[in-house]
Amino acid sequence: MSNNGSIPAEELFKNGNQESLEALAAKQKRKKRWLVVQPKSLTALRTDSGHISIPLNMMMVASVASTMFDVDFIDERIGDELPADLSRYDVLAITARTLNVTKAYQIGDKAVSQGVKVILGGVHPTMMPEEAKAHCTTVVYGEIESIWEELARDILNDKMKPMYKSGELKSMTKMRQANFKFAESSPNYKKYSNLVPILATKGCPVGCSFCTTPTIYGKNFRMREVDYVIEEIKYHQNRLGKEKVSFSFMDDNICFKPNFFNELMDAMTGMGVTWNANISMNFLERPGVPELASASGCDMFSIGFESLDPDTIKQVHKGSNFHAHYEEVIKNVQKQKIAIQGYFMFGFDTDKPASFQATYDFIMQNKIEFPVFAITTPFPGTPWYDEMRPRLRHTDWEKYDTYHSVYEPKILSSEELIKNFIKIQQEVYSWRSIYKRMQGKSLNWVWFVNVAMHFFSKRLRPEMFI
Ligand code: B12
Ligand code: SF4
Repeated sequence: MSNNGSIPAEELFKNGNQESLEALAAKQKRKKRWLVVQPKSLTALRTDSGHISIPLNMMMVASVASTMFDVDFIDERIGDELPADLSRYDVLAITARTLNVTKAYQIGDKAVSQGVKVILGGVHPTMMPEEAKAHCTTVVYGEIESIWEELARDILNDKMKPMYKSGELKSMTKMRQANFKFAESSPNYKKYSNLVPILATKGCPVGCSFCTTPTIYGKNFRMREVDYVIEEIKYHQNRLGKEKVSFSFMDDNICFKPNFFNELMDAMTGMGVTWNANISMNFLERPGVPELASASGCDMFSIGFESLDPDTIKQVHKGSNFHAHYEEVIKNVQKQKIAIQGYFMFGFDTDKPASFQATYDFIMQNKIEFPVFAITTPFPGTPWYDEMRPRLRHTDWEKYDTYHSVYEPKILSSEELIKNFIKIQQEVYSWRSIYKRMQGKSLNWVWFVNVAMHFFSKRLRPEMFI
């Protein structure tokens, strides 16, 4: 495989249509020009500040598109500026999650008015295609890889359809890596976090009602070939000129095929890298998993505890969390010097003021290294959204960022929710609590995150969450 990160078209899209696509491309008078855009959310609180992760979604879109077209890349979150005149591009490809879709629509409207073809993709347009259609020429449902041949052919023929949705998901086994030259080309590249995004699997069969993954990808779980993941790790080691690269797996939940997980861990052992990934609590109960992960360089697992109330866990269909085993599992992970990024959500109908104290106690007793808090947010397209719909205060999408209270919970008032939501963050990240949780642990980036979170939490005020 080439180590320059490019994705050879013949590798990515090997099937009967390949020749005609290339022949079509060869007939073009000039290569069409794409601008791929990652918009900045209008209400960035924590989500788009600090060290921003390199957007693998747009890197994949740019890499796939560059097999046929000339591609420029702009990430507004790091300060890249959109040109006022977009008419020199044939296609503007914009990604949007719910929190930045309002900005994505503004950019889409502007480009359409300048005669540019606009493609909107990503989680939000996938969930709300009818809404998105008003701000673009074309909506893409789900991942670009699965609809690429049809979309590319239609662009080459100047016959784009309003919507592309693949009947089936493309196999991931031979999925190549994204070309990071697109991120590197930005003058603001240094604003990206040092953690390199990488992908080994896609999908998650758990099926939590607040998550978009089951709606978009069903209960599918797809994997790349381990060799491809390893080649990608080497590509980044070459690109960055060092062995000790830190990776962040973008996988929804990396652990669903134990044999694959074991094979990947074995192959990564000895490469000198560090990594973190989302993982399920019940998988960590398997003997040997933390040991294997640690040997291959894992320094953090991100775990969705969500709520410590078993009734809430049942209500949101999170079948992967068994409260009774938490302490033992956490101890086993920490024994291997793997930190835990614990996700906790507040604002469920079952939450009471006492839920905050119970969560604080749990975090302190178990010395959770990197607690992250979110206000429950019903994202459109999820079963949770349908349930909450009659109670939503508004659909100002930029406030659907897990830091705004968008509906009134049953027991807590919004004021109580926000007051306690701020309080728990300030308490967990007070110097005293940081010291208690982090004492004796390796002085790595997780320590520095705690310091950053201390200053972040001190700035929180109730009016920021409304
Ligand atoms: C890893 C991850 C993160 C990482 C990295 C985020 C990043 N910079 O990309 C971290 C931990 C930092 C993070 C943070 C957040 N995340 Co997050 N995250 C994910 C996760 C698990 C995977 C994303 C990923 O990179 N996948 C791999 C890439 C290659 O796939 P992809 O993103 O799906 O992109 C493909 C397609 O969507 C499509 N596509 C995308 N854009 C476009 C554009 C065009 C034009 C086309 C044609 C196609 C196309 O093609 C792409 C390539 O295959 C997703 C779940 C999911 N499966 O989407 C949640 C998810 C995106 N996160 C979510 C949330 C809520 C957040 C936070 C708000 C959480 C918080 N409170 O901090 C922040 C917001 C950050 C931000 N500014 O967007 C929600 C968003 C819901 C929504 N409706 O918007 C998701 C969907 C999870 C969920 N609850 O359902 N996240
Ligand atoms: S376990 Fe995580 S990725 Fe899987 S459905 Fe639940 S929230 Fe989504």
